[in-house]
Amino acid sequence: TAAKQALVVFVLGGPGAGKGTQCANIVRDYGFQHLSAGDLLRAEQDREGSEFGDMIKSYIKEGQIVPMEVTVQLLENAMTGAIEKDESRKFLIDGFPRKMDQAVAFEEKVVKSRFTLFFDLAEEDMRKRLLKRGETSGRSDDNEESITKRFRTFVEMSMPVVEWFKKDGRVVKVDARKSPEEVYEGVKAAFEKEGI
Ligand code: UP5
Ligand code: MG
Repeated sequence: TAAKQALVVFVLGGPGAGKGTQCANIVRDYGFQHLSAGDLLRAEQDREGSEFGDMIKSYIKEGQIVPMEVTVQLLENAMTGAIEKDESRKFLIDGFPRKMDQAVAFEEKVVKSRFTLFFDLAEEDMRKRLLKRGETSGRSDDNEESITKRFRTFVEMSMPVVEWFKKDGRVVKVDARKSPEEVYEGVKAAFEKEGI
C-alpha cells in the first residue's frame, strides 16, 4: 500500500499529557500530518451508517482500547488518502499504538515507525488538565470515573509498548510538566536529535 512510503513518528504519553497540543506545533513547523487515533475513532463513532459507532462509544467511555482492526484500518485509510492526494508523507500518529498487538500489527502490515515521542507527566498533573478540559470539551471520557479507567489502561497496556520501543532504542522522552511553550522546546530538541 501507499502507506509503505510514509515517515511515521508515534506520539505517546498518558491521557492529557499534551500530545494533541504539541502535535499542532509540529504540524505548523515541520510539515507533518497529524493523525490522532482518538480523533479518528470519535469521527467514526459519529459517522452515519458506521457499524462500529456504538462499540466505539462504549470503549471510549470505559477507557478501554478499541479492537485494533478498527483503529489500524482507520489510520491506514487516512495515510493512504493523504499520500495519494500528495498532501504529505510524514505523519504524527498520536495516541497509538497503545497496546502491544497494535504496535506489532501496524509495524508489520503498514510501516515501521521512525521513533516514538513520549510525553512524560505524573498522573495528578494529567488528571488536573483533563478535569479542566472537561469543563468545556464535551468529551464523554473527561470525567473522574473515565479518567481513572484511562489511567489504568495506560499503565497496564500502553506503558509496555513504550518500554518495548525503548529497548529497541526508538523512544525520545520529553518532560511534559512545564508550559506548552517550554514543552515544545523539548520536542524540537527531540526532532533535532532524530535528524528531522
Ligand atoms: N494542556 C496541554 N499541554 C499543557 C501544558 N503544557 N500545561 C498545561 N496545560 C496543558 O491536552 C490536554 C489538556 O491539557 C488540554 O486542555 C490542553 O489545553 C492542556 P491535550 O493536548 O489534549 O492532551 P492529549 O495527550 O492529547 O490528551 P487526550 O485526552 O487526547 O489523550 P488520550 O490519550 O486519553 O485520548 P485519545 O483521544 O488519544 O484516546 C481516547 C480514547 O480513544 C482512549 O481512551 C481509547 O478508549 C480510545 N482509543 C483506542 O481505543 N485506540 C487507540 O489507538 C486510540 C484511542
Ligand atoms: Mg489527544
